[in-house]
Amino acid sequence: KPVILSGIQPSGQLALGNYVGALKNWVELQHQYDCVFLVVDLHALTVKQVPAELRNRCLSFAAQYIACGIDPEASTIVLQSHVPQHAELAWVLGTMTYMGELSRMTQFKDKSARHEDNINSGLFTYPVLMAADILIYQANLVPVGADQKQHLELARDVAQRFNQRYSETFVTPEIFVPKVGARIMALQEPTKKMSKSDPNPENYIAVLDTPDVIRRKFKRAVTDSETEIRYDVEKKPGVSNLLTIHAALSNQPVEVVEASFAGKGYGDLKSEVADVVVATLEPFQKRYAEVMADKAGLEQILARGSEKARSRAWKTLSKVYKKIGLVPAA
Ligand code: AQP
Repeated sequence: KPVILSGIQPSGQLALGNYVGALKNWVELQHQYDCVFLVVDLHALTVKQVPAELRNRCLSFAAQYIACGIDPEASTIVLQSHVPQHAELAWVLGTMTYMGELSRMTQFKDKSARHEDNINSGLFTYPVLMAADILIYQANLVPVGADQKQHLELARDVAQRFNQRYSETFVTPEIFVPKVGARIMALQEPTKKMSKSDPNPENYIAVLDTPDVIRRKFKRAVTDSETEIRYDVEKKPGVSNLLTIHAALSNQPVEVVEASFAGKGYGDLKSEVADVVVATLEPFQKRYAEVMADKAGLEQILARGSEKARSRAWKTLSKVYKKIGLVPAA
């Protein structure tokens, strides 16, 4: 089976944008591919974390993957830090990634503007670790939201550079971006993307938000001063975002959802979108409670995942070390 690799940082609260852009597609693709899904805890260190919270969040995110539909029997679920080869390969790839390439990354520019007091070198080399995550499993496909496209292109470039310099070693991964919902926008500021660590929780819907909170957040979502429900990202970003969320979760084309609101008002749109979101998330929340109630079971899933992942990762890393001229450890 071809290989899928993807991951999410355990920062903030897993949000609807992450579900629609990434997780939902992992669930849909998981049985056609050999999948490795990471909780990228090392990546999360690029912004300040409270240790005890980070520890809980790592387990919580893994549990949310399962709650949202990842089958731990079929897919490998791994905490990134449990597989040391990610960081080791990142070092090697970092020696073949140029400062100029990393300086062009828009996520670095955005994040360093938001965290002016902590522009650390890990934030700068973040895409190199991401490239290592992907290349170490020889992934064919990487299902992510649109914001990760630039990082994925870099991973492809680095893979090809290595292959050209040392001979064919890495698979060049393809990106998979969903047709609907590749970029869910913030509810209060619909011209910027929804982010799970947005300081304003009104901007995102957390996968674990209660139905009441979800309905309230949609009720307060920013729209515009017109009354017509029309999909027009430029002129009506708020309304278009609500239509997109509905379409992504009800698995319909945006035009069909748009047509279903002909003659209706913004109040109807907001309450119907809230209904669709609640109907999607409520079963996840029930399942989440069950998964979290069995901590030992969850830890076992992660132990199994990392054991499997480590041997796969070592296979690639030892090949890399050999090709670049390092002496194999006796
Ligand atoms: N708004 C979004 N719409 C669609 N997809 C999205 N993703 C993130 N936001 C949206 C996708 O979710 C995955 C999460 O990746 P990440 O945690 O590594 O980092 P991120 O892209 O920086 O996500 P956030 O939510 O903005 O996190 P914070 O606020 O912690 O930095 C990726 O596949 C991403 O494309």
